[in-house]
Amino acid sequence: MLRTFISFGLALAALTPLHSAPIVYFADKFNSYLDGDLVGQGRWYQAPGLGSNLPVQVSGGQISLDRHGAGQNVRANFFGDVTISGGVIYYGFDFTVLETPVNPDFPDYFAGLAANGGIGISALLYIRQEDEGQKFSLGFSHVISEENTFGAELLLGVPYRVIVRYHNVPGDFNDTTDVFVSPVASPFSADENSLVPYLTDGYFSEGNFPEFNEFTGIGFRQADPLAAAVVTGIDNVIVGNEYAVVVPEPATALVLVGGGALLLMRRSRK
Ligand SMILES: [Ca+2]
Ligand SMILES: [Ca+2]
Repeated sequence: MLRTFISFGLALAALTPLHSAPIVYFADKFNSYLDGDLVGQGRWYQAPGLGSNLPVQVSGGQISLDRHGAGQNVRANFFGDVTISGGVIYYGFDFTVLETPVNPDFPDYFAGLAANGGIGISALLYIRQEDEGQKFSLGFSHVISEENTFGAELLLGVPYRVIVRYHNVPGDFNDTTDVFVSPVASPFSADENSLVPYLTDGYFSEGNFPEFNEFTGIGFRQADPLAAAVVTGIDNVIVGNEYAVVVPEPATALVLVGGGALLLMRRSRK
């Protein structure tokens, strides 16, 4: 079904520049990949920056970021190598943090949108140590040099899904972003308007580097032992132009079965 959806989205992207229909810019479940190095499989390549003596690994149809060695920045360009400028971009993926960055004063980013053909990285998600390494929080910045905004504490070892809603506004120093987080066991509502952001960030800091205005893919970063978190279970990566596109299949089921699924959600939260 996803494959059909992607083809449908690509066909629309080719036929019309208007964001009048759902478009999947990128999606990857890693399920057909061999265990081992991610780079070289699917659309993934190594970006400039960190080296690769401990490459990002695929295992069991998911990817992991491990800080116990020099890191690696990986990127995947959007389907059709399209460039997205203006409008709203959503990206989402599942992830589980096993270990926080070792220094509470040095959070580090681990995911973002690739810009400028994969040379730049923007719309960055950070992981920060909380509660002396027993918990973590997610942070966001529009570019690396912008100050981070962090949300509430989250739990180690719990699979979460994060959805980033990035308003890519023409001009500099004006993009805004909402980040949503929910345990995978408690799927997102199909109603975008009912969501409460985990954090909201606006980029208005004049005098800094402006945000990138053209996005070409998605990226993950496995940094060095002093900075990075250990993240596993990265899966169901989706980038698109609408919220419904980045909500994984369980929430699609929500649309279909309505009230029954809401009951299930309530039960799973107990
Ligand atoms: Ca998978
Ligand atoms: Ca802008």
